[in-house]
Amino acid sequence: MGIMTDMMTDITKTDPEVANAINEELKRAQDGVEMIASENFVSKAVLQAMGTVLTNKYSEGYPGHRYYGGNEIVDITENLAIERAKKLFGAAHANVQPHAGSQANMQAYFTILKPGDTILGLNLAHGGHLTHGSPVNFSGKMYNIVPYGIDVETGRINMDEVRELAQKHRPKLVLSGFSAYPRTLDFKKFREIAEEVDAYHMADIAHIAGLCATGVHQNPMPYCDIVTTTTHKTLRGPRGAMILCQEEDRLKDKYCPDEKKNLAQRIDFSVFPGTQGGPLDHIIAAKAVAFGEDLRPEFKTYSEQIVKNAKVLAQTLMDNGMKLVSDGTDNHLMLIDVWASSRCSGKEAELALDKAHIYTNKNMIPTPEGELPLDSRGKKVGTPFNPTGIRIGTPALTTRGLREPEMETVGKAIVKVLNNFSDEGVLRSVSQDILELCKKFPLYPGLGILR
Ligand code: DSN
Repeated sequence: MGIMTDMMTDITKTDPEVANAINEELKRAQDGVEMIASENFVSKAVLQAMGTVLTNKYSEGYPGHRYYGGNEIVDITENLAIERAKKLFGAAHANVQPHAGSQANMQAYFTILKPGDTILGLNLAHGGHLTHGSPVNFSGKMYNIVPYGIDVETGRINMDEVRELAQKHRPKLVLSGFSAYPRTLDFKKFREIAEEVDAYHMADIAHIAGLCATGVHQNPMPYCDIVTTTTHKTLRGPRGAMILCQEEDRLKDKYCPDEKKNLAQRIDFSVFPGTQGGPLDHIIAAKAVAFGEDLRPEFKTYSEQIVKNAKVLAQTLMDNGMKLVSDGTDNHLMLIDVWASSRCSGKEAELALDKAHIYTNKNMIPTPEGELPLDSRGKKVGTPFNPTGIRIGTPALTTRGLREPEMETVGKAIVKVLNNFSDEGVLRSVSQDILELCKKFPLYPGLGILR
């Protein structure tokens, strides 16, 4: 068999082990309800763009200014992604090359901060992200982190506390955004606080980008110097990220008077050559496709439905005895205090729900200080690996077509699992109910299985 023949042979023939694993993953997704708040299902068009010859190209640099030849086609796809991203958020500038959300945050920090500078960001244990200053992450190692938290009683960010901390610590960066917070953010207020202390304001909207782009949540762009986001959550694009920013540096005179480049140029420089080499051109093409979808009116309807579904799900859970952080949700996600609700740890809840084909993730939630209790396995509850909560969200199920009535069904199934988390019979029976529900909402029906 010649080399060219091999190149044109199906994966099922060349690598059945990987092909089978891909088939199994498709089946797992089809036969369960995906409630991980940061996940979604991309369209066939996005999948198609990802699986293309664009993966073969090297295109370090930016459209019109590349370090390799033959980039005139890649320029087309990258420019489409950039223009559509700018339009989605009303942004002056977009860099669509970041490989992932953590890289985008690093590239943004490297643009405006120096090691040792102070960042005011949401505490990881209260819903922040690793890159917002966790001690085990580069952000916590490189910068002086001042965390703000969630009020344990209300489950909400106290903006007066954010202001007090800003006045006291004079951060160079005020960071808004989260990984697990069920309420809206007041970006305008964050900006006012940042201005009061001559700080930059950056929003990491990875979770709510789709809601922001469609006006279902306040758009941070007018109130931020920089906005970062992943592209695969509520934006429903390929795995990856992007950075949006203003053209000029509002604080240039204070922090970098001799700097020749404007903010947009510095962001680009920080992505390449600062922290990345060749961009993933197949992923950038898929970002362009997803952003094109996001600009259509149906995407606004979809985003509105995400929130409607989340509200019904939250109400069903609360009506059936579950304690939610902040007693509800305004966005796509909610946090169940499973310890308070069912004396079940986050880890036990995630495992039990997995067995019932309901996919979620354990999550830290704000709890009063005190001695850590033990779960039914004798493990301490309240640690990052065995926290007191789980996080669930509705973006993926909404894409799949589930609406309010199904949210009630799924909510009751979750309650049944949590209240019987160690009863294998109940878990099996719920998994059968979930399978029946899934059959009514086929996932990727035309995609087929690799054979
Ligand atoms: N891992 C993502 C999430 O689940 O929120 C954030 O990076």
